[in-house]
Amino acid sequence: MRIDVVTIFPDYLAPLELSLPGKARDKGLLDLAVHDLRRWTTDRHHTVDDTPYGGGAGMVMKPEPWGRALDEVAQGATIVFTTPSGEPFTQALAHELSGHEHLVFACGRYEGIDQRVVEHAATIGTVREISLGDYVLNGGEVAALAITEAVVRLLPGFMGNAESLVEESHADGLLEYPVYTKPASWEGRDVPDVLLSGDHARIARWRHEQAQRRTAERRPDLLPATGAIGGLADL
Ligand code: 6GU
Repeated sequence: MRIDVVTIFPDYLAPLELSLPGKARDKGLLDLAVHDLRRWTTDRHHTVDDTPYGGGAGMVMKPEPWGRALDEVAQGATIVFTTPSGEPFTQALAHELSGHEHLVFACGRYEGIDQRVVEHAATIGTVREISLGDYVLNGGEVAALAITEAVVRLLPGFMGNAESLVEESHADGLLEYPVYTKPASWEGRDVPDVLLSGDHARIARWRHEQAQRRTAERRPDLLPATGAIGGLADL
């Protein structure tokens, strides 16, 4: 997979060189480049923003630098605009994006990017507008980081242990069950007996119940609307 990130704060993306995506690069699964949008400005002050037509607060990112940047790095790519007005990022979307050959992240700052850039991008690639969640960040850089990390760890050959992908939170639509390691007793707190029993069927049943309970308490929106599976009272 190839990933390009275009941003006015390339240093913000430095963590991509580390740990998880770094490991994917070392394994040859990922070819990653971060670009400074100002490289595609032509004026002395490297201007990337201007006041909004129609008035209002804040600044809007100018179309010309974005147009030139995307023409150079995003031909045929899936172009991801990170914006709080995009579709919510989910594990399902991470899986979908992990199957794409070339992702380009266009990180917006200020009040957003001139809408004509999104329309232009749709003529050179496939556009997705994606939000990290229902809260406001100063720019799309953190979203590009988060999406990259979620996508890259799904690339075939990235994970050593395939089971850890199957069992983690959201893989089966439930939050993950609580986990424990040695010692069996710590500061007067014991690991649940069932986990020491060696009875794998009982352990699997307990973990599924715990996952259901957690999801009902913290994320009831993830459970089916009707009582088909049952709520807290059934556990
Ligand atoms: Cl992708 N960008 C910004 N600026 N704020 C956000 C976001 C993105 N997702 C949630 N909040």
